[in-house]
This record gives sequence, C-alpha cells and structure tokens, in this order.
Amino acid sequence: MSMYAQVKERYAALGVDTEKAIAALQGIPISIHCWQGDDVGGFDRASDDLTGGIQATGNYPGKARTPVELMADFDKALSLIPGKHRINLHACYAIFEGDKADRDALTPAHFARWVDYARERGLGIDFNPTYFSHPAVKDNLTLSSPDEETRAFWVRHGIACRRIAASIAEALGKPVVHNIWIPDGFKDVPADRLGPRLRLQKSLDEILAEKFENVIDCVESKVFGIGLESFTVGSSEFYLTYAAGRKDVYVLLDNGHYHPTEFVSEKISSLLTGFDKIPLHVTRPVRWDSDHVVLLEDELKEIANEIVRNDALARVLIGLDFFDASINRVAAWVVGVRNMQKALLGALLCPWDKLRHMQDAGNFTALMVEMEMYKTLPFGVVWEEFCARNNVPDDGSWLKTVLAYERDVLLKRV
Ligand code: RNT
Ligand code: ZN
Repeated sequence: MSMYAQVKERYAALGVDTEKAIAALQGIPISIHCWQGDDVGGFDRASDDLTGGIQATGNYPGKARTPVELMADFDKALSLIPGKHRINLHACYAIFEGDKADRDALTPAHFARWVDYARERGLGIDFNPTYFSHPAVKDNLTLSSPDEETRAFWVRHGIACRRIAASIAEALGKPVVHNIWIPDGFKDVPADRLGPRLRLQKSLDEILAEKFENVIDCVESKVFGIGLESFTVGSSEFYLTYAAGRKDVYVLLDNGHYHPTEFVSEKISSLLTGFDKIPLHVTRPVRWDSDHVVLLEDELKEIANEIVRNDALARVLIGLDFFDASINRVAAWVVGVRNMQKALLGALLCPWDKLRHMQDAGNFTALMVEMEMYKTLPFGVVWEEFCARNNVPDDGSWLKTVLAYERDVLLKRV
C-alpha cells in the first residue's frame, strides 16, 4: 500500500475524506501579487524610490526590470505552484509602448499585455490603484489631501483604475478585485483627524460613484506606516464604517495592518456576519508590517481554519502581499503560495462539525485534546499527493529548478 493510501485510511477512520480535501484545494485560487517580483518597483518609473511608508529590504540580485522579465519570472514560479491562480497587478505596472501616461490618465490599453498574458494561461487578474511612489503625493497625503489639486489628481487616478478593472473583468469574463490602499498619514500628532477622514470619504464617494458589474471594490486599512507613525487616515474603523454604510464595498484585511496582539483570524467571523465577501492580503509581519514571506505559522493556519470551517471558501478572496528583496524572489513567491495552500489543506483535513459539536456540548477538555491531535497527523503526505497530481515537485525538490533559473537567467541581469 502506498504511503498516501495508508494516510487516507488513517484520516478516514477519523471521519475525514482526503480525496474531498484534495478536490477542494484544487478549486481555491490564490491571488498572487506581481510586486514580489521587483520589490514593488513597477514600470511607470514615476519615482525611483518606494514611498508610502512601506519598504522592501534586501539587495538580492536578479530582480525583474521589464514586463518581459517579470512575466518570465512569474511563469517560473507558477510552474512550481500547484493549481490555477490569479495575478494581482498594481497600476504602476502599466506597460507603455511609446505612449507614456501619468497615473491619472491610465487606460485599459496600458494593461492589454497583462490581459493577454493572463488569458493565455487561464489566470484571473486583480487590480490595485497605486497611490504611492509618485511626485503627486503631497506631504504624504493623496485622497485626503487638503490641497484640492492633489486630491483631484488622485481621484482621477482612482476613477481611471476602476475603469481599467472593469475592462479587464470584461476581457477575461471573470470578476476583478479592485483594492484601494492609500498611505495617507502623519509622522507626528495631528491637530485635526476628522478633516482628513472626511476628505477621504468624499474622495471615495467620487471614485466609487460609477457602477460596474464584476468589479469587487474594497478598501484596505492600516495602523501605521514607516515615517507615518502617529496617524493613519484610512484606519480600520474608518473603512469598516465606510463599507458597512454602502453594501457595494468590502473591507480588505491585511494581517500586517493591526496592533501586534490583534489577529485577522479573529476578525474573519465577525465580518462574515455582515459582508458576503472578505478579501484578504495574507502576509507575515515581523515586529512591524514588514511583509516577510508567508510561512506555515500558527496565524496562517488559523486564518485558513476560519475560512474552511465557516464554509467561506467562496466568500473569502485570498490574496498575498509580501515583498522580500533579500532572497531569490521567485523562490519567495513559491514558498509563500505553497504555504497558503498547505494551511488550507490542513484546515480541510479537520472534522470541524465534530469539533463544533464538542464545543457546543461544553466538552472543552476533549475538544482541546482532539484539536491538538490533528496538529501532528501526517498531512504532509496528502500535500505531496496533491503536488504529484498537479505535476509539480514536492517541497524537497523544487528549489533546484529555481537555482538553475537563477544561474541561467537571473544572474545574467546586470
Ligand atoms: C501596504 C499595503 C498594500 C501594499 C501593496 C503594494 O501596507 O499592504 O497592500 O503592500 O498594495
Ligand atoms: Zn496589503
């Protein structure tokens, strides 16, 4: 009997169907962020520096410098990731062919090559306006700026981006998540918190006025940014209030954007009571919003548990958001996506109905003992089976492919 067959029986004895888990995992698309491939650089070259209170640290050689390079690197990563996924783009990844346009004048044509790329590979696309790394960010403010010219520029950017998202959705025949994150905030204590928030509210109303089918609009809050430690305009409460009042806007939860004792895994069930969708940015904050590569850690597993046991796989839109410039960037993608999938598989291999009944019966001792038992069952064997069925290497053997690519392609980029 194969190892998988044995493990399948072991799980079956506990009431868990490994085939069902594998089939479910096969159907879960992860939105893979393009910006891991070039340290959030983009191609519009509006600014040489990454601004907005975020930072990619490290200087590993070989980062993608052109659309062709980024697409090739993404292909390499996809070839080592099981399943069919989505690509998450930022507006600064516009591709200009002799027709450079500023952020407020971007059009669907600037993303036509991305649409072709996705279509050829059967991928979906998600889209983000880029409200940072640009000279029109004034005093670290965009949509909440008191300077009307600045605010209007960024509102025009927002409107342009939603039209691009809608056109991508139409071209691919698949919904596009359009996510608004702005860096707006202050390094030091403000004299007025309400003014910036009311201006942000007004800007959002202007950007979101046009109705589109197949664009899933969301807003991403944050607690602080580097150099913006004292005040963030788009806080959690601000966006939650905004989205709850509208019904057509969702709050995107990035698990690097809360106080260190808060957990996104704890927030998902609350939002499920009132929103039919919850978009996520799964990342790994190490002491701050550092966007380290996603590892198979407790919080990741608990996020996956919440999605799976609440039967919310179709409602929680999983996207990743990390940018590590200190290691091979293709490997970073592969590790992060595969870990997200592993966490989901672990969750799919638990008999949650049984455990829920134990909780409801007040059987807390047995519940603890049983939940601990599932942590050490041989789910890695099911993961290997999943990789094999998808014709991708298992954990111990994909790195050599990336290292060969590094030697033959990445290190030649000088
Ligand atoms: C920043 C937000 C935002 C960005 C990307 C590049 O703190 O997490 O989502 O990381 O849009
Ligand atoms: Zn994010």
